[in-house]
Amino acid sequence: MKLIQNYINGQFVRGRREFTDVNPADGSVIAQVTEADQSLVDDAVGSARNAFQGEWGKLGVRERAARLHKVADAIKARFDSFVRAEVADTGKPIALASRLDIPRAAANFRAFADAIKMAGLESCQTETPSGKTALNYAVRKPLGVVGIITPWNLPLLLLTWKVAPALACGNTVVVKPSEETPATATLLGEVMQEAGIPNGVYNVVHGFGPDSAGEYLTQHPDVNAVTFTGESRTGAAIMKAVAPSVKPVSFELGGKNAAIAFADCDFEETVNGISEAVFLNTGQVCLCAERVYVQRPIFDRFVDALRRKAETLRPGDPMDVNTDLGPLISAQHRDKVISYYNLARTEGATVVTGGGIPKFGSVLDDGFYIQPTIYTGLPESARCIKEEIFGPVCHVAPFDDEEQAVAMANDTKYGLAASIWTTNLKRGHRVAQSMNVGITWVNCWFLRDLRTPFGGVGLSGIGREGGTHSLNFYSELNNVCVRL
Ligand code: NAD
Ligand code: 6OD
Repeated sequence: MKLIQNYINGQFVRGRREFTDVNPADGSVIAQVTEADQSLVDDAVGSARNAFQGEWGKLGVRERAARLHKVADAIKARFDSFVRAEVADTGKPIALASRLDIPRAAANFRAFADAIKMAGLESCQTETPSGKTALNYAVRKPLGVVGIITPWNLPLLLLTWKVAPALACGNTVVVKPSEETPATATLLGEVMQEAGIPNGVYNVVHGFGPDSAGEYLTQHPDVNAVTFTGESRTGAAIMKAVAPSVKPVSFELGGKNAAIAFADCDFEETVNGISEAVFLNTGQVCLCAERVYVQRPIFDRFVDALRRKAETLRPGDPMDVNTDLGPLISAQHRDKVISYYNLARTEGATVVTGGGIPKFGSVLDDGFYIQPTIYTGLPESARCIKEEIFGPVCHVAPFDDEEQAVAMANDTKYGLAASIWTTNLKRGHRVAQSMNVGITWVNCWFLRDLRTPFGGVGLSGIGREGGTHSLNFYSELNNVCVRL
């Protein structure tokens, strides 16, 4: 049986306890994972501190950026191994891992290597009322050791989205990937060695959250900042854990995102776009639309078209290039999603399609598959409309005018993303700007430019990452004022 180990100071290190890594497509055990206890987390943080004070901390920006490009090259060179490991851990279709997850991991390193090279200094020329003059400029300094905690839905993409800017800014990191998906973070350790990243700059500790590696890392007094992607409730627990040592945090949390389709939309483009926004990665993307609002004149036609689209999506073996839908991540997560499918019925929903578990007549029946599901007819106060489900499911509701659509979309404690579908340019801008979220797409969804601010409001997070926003989080500014 394969053993996935912690990666500390350039060495693969065994812990005292182990847990299993399960393939969600058929429930088989892929590997044993060795858990980091408090003393291994101490070792990882200590090795990151030494590396920060050693060669890495002294490297100039040009050399750091060059090595991050080498990391991207090394990911590309091992593309197939990364894809296979990600597919086995998550059950996501190989076509998706090959076009999204692994290319984005390499792109993250290139984008932040280039961003740090291009970053200028903030400066201003000062004149005081009494006639003194000065030059102010702010120099960028790394924070030190950054703790990075990530979820299972886009494991390598989301991990490297934080590792790349943290290293670009000159920090060292200890990462705690999700217990469900430990493989690619570990493989990245090998890549770091090949790319000439010094030992201790990138460390991986495996385990769970409470009373395990996650909590040990966030509470650690020698960790200078914590960046986290995951559930809003976990974010709240981490906030408590970091409070005594007043660490800066960046939180990318859950969502209950709305898609709004106006009657003047390009109908086919909108059905295809919203279908992707609901069902990509079996609905396990924080940006997925679980609430769809459609203007009344096209409501019935839209619901029927979305149903037909959902019914053409092929669930199946994630290694088959024709598979559209993989399983959910775990039996436990499927139980949660099924409990919402049942709740929707008790709350009065009409099931347009789905609502159950598909049957394959093969080993896939031991996997954690679920049908793509569409509901209508729920009141906006229903729990299924208010709570994040994180599965291949949406509720479609009609609206009459722009004002009502905006009010319905904004009636949530979350505020991550929205998509607006219309051919009226002015309306597109107007509605997009009135969304109470961090990211709004018009006539598209999950179209990314890594320089743009990314994050959420309310329960969806604290802070923004992306481009200079990431550079600002992963560095401290020291303003120098020189009297002229
Ligand atoms: P999760 O919060 O359960 O776990 C995320 C990570 O936190 C895991 O590594 C886990 O081990 C760790 N963890 C759990 N409890 C902890 C604790 N007390 N202290 C320290 N670490 C702890 O989330 P998940 O189920 O892995 O991921 C799904 C969630 O993530 C969804 O809510 C989704 O919306 C959200 N998400 C948000 C974004 C975003 O960019 N906003 C991106 C992806 C996923
Ligand atoms: O594209 C990104 O940078 C990003 N952080 C995506 C998050 C997706 C959530 O599941």
